[in-house]
Amino acid sequence: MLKPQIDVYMGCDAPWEEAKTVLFGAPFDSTTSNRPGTRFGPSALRRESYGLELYSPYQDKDLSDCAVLDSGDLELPMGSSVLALEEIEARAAEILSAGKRPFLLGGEHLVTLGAFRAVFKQYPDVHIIHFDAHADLRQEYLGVELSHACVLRRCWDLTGDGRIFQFGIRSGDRSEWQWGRDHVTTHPFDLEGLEERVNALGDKSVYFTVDLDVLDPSVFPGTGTPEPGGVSFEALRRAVTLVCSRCNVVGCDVNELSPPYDPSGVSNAVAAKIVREMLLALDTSKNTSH
Ligand SMILES: [Mn+2]
Repeated sequence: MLKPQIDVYMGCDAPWEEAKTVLFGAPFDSTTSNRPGTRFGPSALRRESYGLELYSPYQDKDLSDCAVLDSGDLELPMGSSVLALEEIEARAAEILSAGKRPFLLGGEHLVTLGAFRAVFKQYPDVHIIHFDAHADLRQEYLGVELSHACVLRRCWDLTGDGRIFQFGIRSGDRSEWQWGRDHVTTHPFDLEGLEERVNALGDKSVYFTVDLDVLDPSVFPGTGTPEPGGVSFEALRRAVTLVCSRCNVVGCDVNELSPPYDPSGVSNAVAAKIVREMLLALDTSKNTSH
């Protein structure tokens, strides 16, 4: 049984038995290709959450009404992606086997693969909605297949064609884009087309992965691979609310916050606020039976 730690994301201290969504952190950045630092993401995001309110005027909801448990960070072996992914998968599987929804805080984007492996075992028909500046569809990066530059390709190894929907993508090499056209659905540059996709997915199981570098670096400089030309905070807030309130999200993650690259701390607040809006939009109310 998982128990809350003291330093939890604000308001996320529901008992294990009652929790419908369980947060956990994967402070891992061993394969980051450009600038490391996302290992500091989960703790910075939690700390900054206390600068926000529990109440969201956007949704007229309050985290104190939600049954969410923050189970803390995993202690991961830097230098071994294989072992780190096993640890992440095990935590996600423990949460899923209790009928709860795992919500992973990265860490670099590779951590998604650990949580997604567990989700895929429980929901083999799952689809993926992926927000990112980068396609992450390479077969390998500098000879490494378990890289944050390849994470959606590793998810595709499990799902096969037609079940990955990418939004905001504006970077990748030519062969990666070509491969993507044949195997996944890519909405380049922004979040256009999301509502139609959400409608089309209906009540199908969805894994939702949010690489925060989908945001423009002027909004979110605290990340390892900044890619100019991204979306606004408001566009991302609306989009995550749409996905989390309308899709059957069986697992999700928020990743690639790298606090050292934004000494103002604003990126931490951006990440913490996106997490709050996602938690509130997911069906986590104490009074519903979902
Ligand atoms: Mn990215």
